[in-house]
Amino acid sequence: MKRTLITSALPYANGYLHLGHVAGSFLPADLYARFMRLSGEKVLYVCGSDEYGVAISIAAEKEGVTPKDIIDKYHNANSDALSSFGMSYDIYSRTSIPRHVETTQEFFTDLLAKGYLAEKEEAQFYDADANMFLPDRYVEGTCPNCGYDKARGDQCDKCGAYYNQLDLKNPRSLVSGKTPVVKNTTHWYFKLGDFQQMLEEFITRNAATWKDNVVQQSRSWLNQGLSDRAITRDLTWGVPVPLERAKGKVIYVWFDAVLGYISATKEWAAQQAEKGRGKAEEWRDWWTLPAGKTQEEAEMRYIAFLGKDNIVFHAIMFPAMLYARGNYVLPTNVPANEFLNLEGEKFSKSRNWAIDLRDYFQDFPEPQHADALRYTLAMNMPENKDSDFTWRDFQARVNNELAAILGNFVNRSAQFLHKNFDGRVPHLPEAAKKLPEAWKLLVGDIVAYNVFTPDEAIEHLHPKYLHYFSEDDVRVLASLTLHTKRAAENYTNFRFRDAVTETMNIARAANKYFNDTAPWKSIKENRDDAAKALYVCSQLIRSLAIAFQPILPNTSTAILQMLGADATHLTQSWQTLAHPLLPEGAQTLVPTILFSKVEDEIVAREIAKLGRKDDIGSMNDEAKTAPSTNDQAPTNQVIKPQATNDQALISIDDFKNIQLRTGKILVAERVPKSEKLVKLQVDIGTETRQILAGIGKFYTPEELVGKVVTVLVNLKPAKLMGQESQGMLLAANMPDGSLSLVTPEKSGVEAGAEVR
Ligand code: B3M
Ligand code: ZN
Repeated sequence: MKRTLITSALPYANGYLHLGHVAGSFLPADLYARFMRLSGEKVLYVCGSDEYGVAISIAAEKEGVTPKDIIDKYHNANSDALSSFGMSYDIYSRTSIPRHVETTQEFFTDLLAKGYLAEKEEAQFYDADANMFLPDRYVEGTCPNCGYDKARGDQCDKCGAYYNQLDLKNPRSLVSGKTPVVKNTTHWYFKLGDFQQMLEEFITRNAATWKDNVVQQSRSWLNQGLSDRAITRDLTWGVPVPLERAKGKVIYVWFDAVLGYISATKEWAAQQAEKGRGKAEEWRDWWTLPAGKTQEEAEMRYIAFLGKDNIVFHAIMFPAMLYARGNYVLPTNVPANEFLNLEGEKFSKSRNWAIDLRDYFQDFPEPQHADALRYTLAMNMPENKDSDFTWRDFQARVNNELAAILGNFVNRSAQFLHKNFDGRVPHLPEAAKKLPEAWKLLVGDIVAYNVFTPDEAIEHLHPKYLHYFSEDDVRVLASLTLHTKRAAENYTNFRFRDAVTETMNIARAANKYFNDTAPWKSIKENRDDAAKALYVCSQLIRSLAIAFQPILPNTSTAILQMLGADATHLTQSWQTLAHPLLPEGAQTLVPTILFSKVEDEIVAREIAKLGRKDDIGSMNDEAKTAPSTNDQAPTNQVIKPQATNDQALISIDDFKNIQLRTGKILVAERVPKSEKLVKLQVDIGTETRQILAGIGKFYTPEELVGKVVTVLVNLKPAKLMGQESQGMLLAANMPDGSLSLVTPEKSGVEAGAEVR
């Protein structure tokens, strides 16, 4: 029996999920799971919260509560937000359940018995002030690989290197701030080196079907040579090491977290069994191989969705663990996504540069909004490189695509059907009674023609079809067939942006069909023509509802429900989505606005929320984000005392909208053909920005390099003389009309310091 097991990386239950998490590992998995189910595959999709580890203890300390309080709070909040988002997983479990503790301990005990764990006494960083061994997250230092000075205890966020704690240079304890001492402690190590060859073969076997970034990262690990990895920690919050002599030690969170997928499956099977559906033991059907069979023979696939920072754990560690345990499935694919940025910058909770899923649903509570977000994120999915979510793009996707293409087609067809055909699928004229059969054949033939465009399909067309179909008909059915086919290929290959684009292309073709057949004219001249056009449109509405089901589940359900029992009892399968399954005379849908437009004020309101801690409604001041459009020097805007009438006064909250930071000028050059403009590369701490400043008359490029200046960092990017400017420097007017850059008064201010 063919089965596909799907997982999304388990997010730590130490904070609210933001759109970055969603685009990284939830939405792709959900799209895939929904598509596979529609295609008739047997699918199990499990997910849940990662609830152990230092990330949780740190959050608990910060909020002054217990780890249990933290995980309960965030697990519930995240699982609610995800269900509003339309996630279709079979279970959203959590790693604090007893079943998970058992599963983890079983793995530990089994691997120990098989000789894959080594007990070793080794030196570790110890904070003598705080009286504790320092877990990786509690120590910071210089990366032994790239020299980055804020590298974490076991992994460098800059270059991705993964090392043993003691290799970290200039270590500092994040608990006391002191330099830790080195002290001995006993831990259990997973002998990852034993699996070097097996993993090399595993990666090579999969290299052709896995994403390049995943293969490359895995290979670079293997090339470094795998060595023993400590899988226990001196901590209290975690799965206890199941050994008498290991009191006070827990299992390393990454060792237990990946096993969370298995315990989630067990939990799901147990819940099913309680409801009288199947047996608790059925979790094995997804994870363990039937005796004597390979994974391929057993037709068992396992797809692990995740973000790029989790690759090594899923492509190297977990496969080794599963293999060591024996007879478990290994990942068939590990489609890791890159990162999603927000309005051009990295997500950052501390700078409030983030959109939490639950905040989104506070502002956009309706089911159509979940779909709008799914669509926008899918169209911007960071599949092969980092991508960007912007509110302007969200607005454009909703207004120009969901509303103007899909919504418009459905609504105008429904209106026409109601006005002229009693809201029902029109009856076909006598001569066209065999059209539905011909339609099915045509769809099959178009697939068989193996063509790419409707034009090519028409070239191959067997003349028999011209008895039933006009050229417009053939064209739209060819579009439907070809886009559906390509959408499926893209889903299968984890290319979700393309899958969604192809799906929207069906709606585009449908709209064009409505325009080209102009039923509002034919209804007056030849009612049969109008009836056939609307017969086709009715079928297309159903096809669209199914094709969009993975992406827009709420919209899809709404349409199918409106189509009534006649439509919902029909098999909703990908294979028949292009067929005309609505019977003549069947009820269609009430005219309806599927997507309401997103107005400019909404976009402004949402953008204004970023980078500030409160929730002020509207942004009344366009100026702070208005782009400069000409060679007028942006730096000429000078802070002057304002007339003190009420209107000119701003509140402290308004000022919080203005993000100022220090920046260090790294490179300066004149902009050709401009007297005033200089082009600068300015380090603003988190990134380097290109800024065009109108100070060319007052500073030479040489003088500028190395200066620490004040930068307005949340200014909308603008083009000046054809070049992008991403921010603005502040300068004061001099009595002689020249400008003086605003620089910190004391030396020693670093790039990226907040100015307030
Ligand atoms: N919780 C890391 C993260 O949230 C981790 C993933 C676990 S997947 C088993 O990025
Ligand atoms: Zn590094």
